[in-house]
Amino acid sequence: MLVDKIHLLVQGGRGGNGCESYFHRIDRKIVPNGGDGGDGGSVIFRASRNAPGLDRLKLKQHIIAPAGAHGGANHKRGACGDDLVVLVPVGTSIYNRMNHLAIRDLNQDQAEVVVARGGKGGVGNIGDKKATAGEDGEQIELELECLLSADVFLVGLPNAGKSAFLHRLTKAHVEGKEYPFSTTRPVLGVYEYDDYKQVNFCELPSIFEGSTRGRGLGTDYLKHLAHARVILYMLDAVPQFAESLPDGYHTLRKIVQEYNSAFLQIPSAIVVNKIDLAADPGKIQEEMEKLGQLYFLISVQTGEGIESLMEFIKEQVESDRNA
Ligand SMILES: Nc1nc2c(ncn2[C@@H]2O[C@H](COP(=O)(O)OP(=O)(O)OP(=O)(O)O)[C@@H](O)[C@H]2O)c(=O)[nH]1
Ligand SMILES: [Mg+2]
Repeated sequence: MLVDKIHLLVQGGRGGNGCESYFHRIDRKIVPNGGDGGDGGSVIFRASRNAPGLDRLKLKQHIIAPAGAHGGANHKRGACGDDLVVLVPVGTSIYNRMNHLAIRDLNQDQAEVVVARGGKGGVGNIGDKKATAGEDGEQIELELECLLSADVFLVGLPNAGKSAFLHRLTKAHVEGKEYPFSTTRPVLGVYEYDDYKQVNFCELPSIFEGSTRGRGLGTDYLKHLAHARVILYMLDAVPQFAESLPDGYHTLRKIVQEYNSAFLQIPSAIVVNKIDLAADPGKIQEEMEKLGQLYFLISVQTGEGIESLMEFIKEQVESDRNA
């Protein structure tokens, strides 16, 4: 399973203390000569194509930049703490967890934002100033969210066979389960063909007619469709979560449309799975024809229809990549 949302506490480094020190001159005059403390480092998030997934950051729940060094005697200024640069995947959105305000969307490679500034270093007692302590760095609780990128997204009714499909085609660690809503987070899988070519798949948690009212797992995961090249609307030949196949398809489309109507522009196809269970496949074909949309009748169990579906996907993905 993969992580697309995490919480972190980040903190800028503390400023070093200003030094209080005195030089005793031969003429017995006492001269203050304490140096300033160095500033603390800031925490910077930078988007990078090479960044590991957010799950790697999840292990470091508290990120603190290095502190500034204290000032020293004889005007010695403390060194500043280095900035701490944290690499995050391109497409990461950063929010303030307390008020849910967006801080920045890092959508470009190398884009960056300072999320917590380091504290200022304290003042040394040179020139009869009073030595002061370094300031604390800023502290903030953040929420990071990352859009998944995959070529093909599986959007479907509960129990339609999305996980079973992914398992059959890719090395994804998912298996079909007899009960609905068994997939509770997006799952990625890679399909390999012709030695070196790949298509990346992503199964999104199931949606159904109740999802827009917050039932089941909700519709939040549909945000990931922003990067889709192809959407497969997945239904089962003997629908459990819709009155009929056309009804199931209309429900899925409607939910996607309500979430973001721009997603309807993404190339798509209907996939009717479990055709091995259909009492009358001819009737299903008739029903689907009437919808006037591209459709495939398949069975993950027997393998029927999968080859032509994959031909469509490969063609679509390759032409989109070359566009
Ligand atoms: N007979 C038959 N059963 C299938 C086929 N494909 C999947 N199944 C079964 O249908 C059930 C549901 O499959 P899943 O792959 O978990 O369905 P899902 O769409 O991922 O469902 P969620 O749990 O909502 O994510 C499992 O028991 C599968 O073994 C098929 O082609 N034929
Ligand atoms: Mg599933």
